[in-house]
Amino acid sequence: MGFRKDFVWGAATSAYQIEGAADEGGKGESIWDAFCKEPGRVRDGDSGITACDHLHRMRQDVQLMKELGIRAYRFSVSWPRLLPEGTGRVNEAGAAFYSELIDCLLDAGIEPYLTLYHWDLPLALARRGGWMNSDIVRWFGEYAGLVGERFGSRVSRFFTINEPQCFIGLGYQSGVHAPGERHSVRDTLLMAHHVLMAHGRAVQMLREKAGRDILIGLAPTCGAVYPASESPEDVEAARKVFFSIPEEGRWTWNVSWWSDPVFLGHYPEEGLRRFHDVMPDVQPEDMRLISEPLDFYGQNIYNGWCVRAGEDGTPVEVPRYPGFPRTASDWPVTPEALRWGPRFLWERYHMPLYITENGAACTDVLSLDGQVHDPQRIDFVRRYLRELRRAADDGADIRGYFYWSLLDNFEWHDGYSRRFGLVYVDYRDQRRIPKDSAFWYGDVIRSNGGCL
Ligand code: IFM
Repeated sequence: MGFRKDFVWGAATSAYQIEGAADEGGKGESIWDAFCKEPGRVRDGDSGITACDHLHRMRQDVQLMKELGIRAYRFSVSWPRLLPEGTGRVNEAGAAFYSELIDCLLDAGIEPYLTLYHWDLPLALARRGGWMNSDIVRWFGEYAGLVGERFGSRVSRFFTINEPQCFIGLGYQSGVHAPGERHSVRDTLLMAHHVLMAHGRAVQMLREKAGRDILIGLAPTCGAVYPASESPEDVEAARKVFFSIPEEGRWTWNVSWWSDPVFLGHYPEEGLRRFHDVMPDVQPEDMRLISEPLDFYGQNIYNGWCVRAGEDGTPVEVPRYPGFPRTASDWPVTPEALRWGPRFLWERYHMPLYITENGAACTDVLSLDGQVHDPQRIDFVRRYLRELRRAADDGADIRGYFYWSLLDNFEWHDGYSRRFGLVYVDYRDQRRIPKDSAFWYGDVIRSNGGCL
């Protein structure tokens, strides 16, 4: 079987990580602009102030994608670039930039996939309580409506929110990401509820203002749990852990709290029992809003862990062997995650699925021959895509794959120390050098995965 004939082969980025021009063109400040100014928050004092200077090099970057054969581009709009105060006044220069980007992509035959929120909350809204304030449902709806109105006639595929697990967990629980706060479980559960309602409101507003049929999904993330064997017992044990809710300190790192409400219309029982004393007040109309029908599901999957059934069927984690393969960001290399994650998600939610992010940081260097040789990335992606193809063969409805990332970029609190790109960025002069993996990925695309 293999990949569908119309399988979407893309690459992904996000606004704050590549655009730069953080204080130019009428853009308002985001929580990441403020966070990067706080000493000690980001490695080496890096910030997204210049990033990949994509705002000024957008045409060149689109042209490069075209040359590499990339067919779809998933990017995010910076909320404060469009609405500097988060609501109200529109920054026309910001709107013009995204409009131009979309036109360039369409001219190049590259399908735009637009994400509304990839973590750069307008600082003005953070000062009004941010995700703690229920007004954010309305604010986000206004922003989504504006995006629908301005771009909905040319963009037909949207994602509302990227990785809520991360921006709530890292931003408001452990505090290693912007805005660097540490809140109680009660607070983060309330924020999560607002995130989900804001997602639902955005779906409504996008559809209303686009004025034509558009397709919408969301893009959470997961650490995928895979079974030690194909035995029904191991598979069941892995599935159980995959959809379980972790203990309070890590509660955001799960699938079902974020996806059951959206696709099944309710929070998972296990979590409701565990968080009984700290749950926000949830109204039936909230759940109706959250479960606004979607067209597809995105999932960012980088790795996972292995589980087997113990003597009595209880799931047991299988320890990794010494010297287990790891990427340059110390993440385990577990290709099985791209078979079992999508398969379990498909079985539970029955939604067409895109892998909206997958990729690896490698210790890429500009070699003496002027090229960037990254065999480890090629090996990583080949292994993962082979497993994704198995998920499709197992019957999961997999529509596309977006490599993270098109360009090396600002990797949040790790600054520029992690290189995930298909294209190397020399930050000294912003030169783009496609890595070996970029050309290889072009072959994968042209053969629809046949060369894997
Ligand atoms: O760079 C991030 C991205 O912003 C969200 N998903 C994971 C990537 C790699 O860490």
